[in-house]
Amino acid sequence: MATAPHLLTPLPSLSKDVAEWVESVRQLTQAKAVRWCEGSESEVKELTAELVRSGDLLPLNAEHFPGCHLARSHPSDVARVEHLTYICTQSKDDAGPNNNWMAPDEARAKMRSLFSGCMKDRTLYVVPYCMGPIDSPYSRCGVEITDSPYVVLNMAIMTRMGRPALERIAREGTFVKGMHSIGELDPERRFIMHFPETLEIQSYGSGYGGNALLGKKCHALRIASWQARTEGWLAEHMLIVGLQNPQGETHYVACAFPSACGKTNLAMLIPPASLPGWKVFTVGDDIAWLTPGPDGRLWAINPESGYFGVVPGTNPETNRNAYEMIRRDTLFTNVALTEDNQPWWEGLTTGKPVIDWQGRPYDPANGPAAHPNSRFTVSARNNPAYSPHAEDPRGVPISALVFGGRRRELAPLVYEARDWKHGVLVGASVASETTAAATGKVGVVRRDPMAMQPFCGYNFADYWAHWLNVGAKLKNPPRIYHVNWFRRDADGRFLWPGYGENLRVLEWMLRRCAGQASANETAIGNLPRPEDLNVKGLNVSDADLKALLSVDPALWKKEVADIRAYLQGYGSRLPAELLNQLAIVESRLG
Ligand code: OXD
Ligand code: MN
Repeated sequence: MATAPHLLTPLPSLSKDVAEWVESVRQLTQAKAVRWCEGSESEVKELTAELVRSGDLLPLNAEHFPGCHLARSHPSDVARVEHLTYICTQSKDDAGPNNNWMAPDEARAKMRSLFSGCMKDRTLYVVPYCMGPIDSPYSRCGVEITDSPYVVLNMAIMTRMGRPALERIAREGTFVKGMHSIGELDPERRFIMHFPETLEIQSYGSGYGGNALLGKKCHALRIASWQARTEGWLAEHMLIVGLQNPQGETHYVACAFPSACGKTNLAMLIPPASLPGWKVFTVGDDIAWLTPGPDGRLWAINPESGYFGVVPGTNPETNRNAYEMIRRDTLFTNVALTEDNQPWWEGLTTGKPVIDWQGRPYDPANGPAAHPNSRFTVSARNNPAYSPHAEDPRGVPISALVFGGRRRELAPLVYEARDWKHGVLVGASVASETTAAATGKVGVVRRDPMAMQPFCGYNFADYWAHWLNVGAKLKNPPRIYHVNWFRRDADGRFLWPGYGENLRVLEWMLRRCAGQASANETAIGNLPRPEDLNVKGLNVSDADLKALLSVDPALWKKEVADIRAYLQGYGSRLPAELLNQLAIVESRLG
């Protein structure tokens, strides 16, 4: 084996378990060199320079975007591949109807043959990482082996990566083992396998974030959701945001929305001028690990340390914090370029694209200039609204949980579950239109319980039972809500302006939590009446507000029947409580 100078670093000696496993993967992949990643700034600089030299990264306009680079992926590798993502448990029922399943032995054999010799001409990078603040008891560690330096650079932003993580692994003696190779980037030889029983991930054939940054969806959601059930906590596809009211009190809310439905925007919301005195702090924009605390409340940490966000649509009006945050030290993937080498995407009102995301001269006939799922990767520390408590090892206490989807009709702007059990039904029945974050048709309504359809590492029936159990342990459970920012009229016009104005809805929730706001009790839950929302300075007609805050019993009866059919698909493992809750809604609908 050719020796890389980095082999001489003392890192391998920190953990014998990791070193032995790395050696076994080196033998399997026949990697040309092995490089242990320290996570230092100089290492990131050096790798970046290597990728610039090889042409895999393009430096962007240094005057307007200092420290920013553009990566272009293979055109067939631009999103998560749910149809190629598997949960490999001994029993198929443990994976459940919500997951693709493969027997572990079969999956291992398949992956072994793919990984065999796949790094002959490549360096094998060892990336020890910690998900969550390095000193938090709620954090968990892993090691990703990858042959993609682009993945290493992303992991350095998205996780606490390097020496401190390896030291923690050495102390704890346990870690998630993640193997990744971009392989040949051949969609026919692409699989994302999870072995939750042995805390292993094997991903081959894709360099796209959701498939390749193993700390993110694979570890922090699929494997962690399994660990969380065993250990009594929850790993969720939720943003965490702190809302400081004009009286100076801060409350934290965690919200689960499907991919590309505005989690990053809500996590960085800018209060409208007509709601003076409010401040918003981001704790996380994609994943929350929630643990019942000794005080009977639910406490949350964000396992990530950066954002891997959707770029199109980001502008000073929709998300000024994000717009400013990505103007320095940001890794862009699949955006377009302007004449003077600035990144460009749909939704920007300034500049013009001349080169599209595939590096071709821009021609509208080829579709959008930036890929609809083009991304930024950026450190959370760049975020002007980053919460001072985001690094708190205890996490933050959660006052409200919010579920939501992208639905043209049916779901009102907001409603409140009557209690935790009803809230679990509300979460389990979330449906949303599909987006460009995953390959497949966009705009099709599908069930996406708790926004976890692509991410729950086990049978949803057991997951809902776990949610019910966690709630039963909480003396002070958060209230549970459902929101829909995406209601439209018959002509397709959005009824609600969204973005900063969403604070009005969150404000109502917080007043409800404090027992200070009233609501209209309906069959599906408690809705604000127009007068319960703060509408000062809001540009929405009375008729639209009425439509946003109404429940159509005929449509909801149909919805209840759909939800029942969906839940019954989980057979005898389905907790009876969910059908009880559904029966209550149905009887109230009359
Ligand atoms: C993401 C996703 O990238 O949900 O966060 O797809
Ligand atoms: Mn996500």
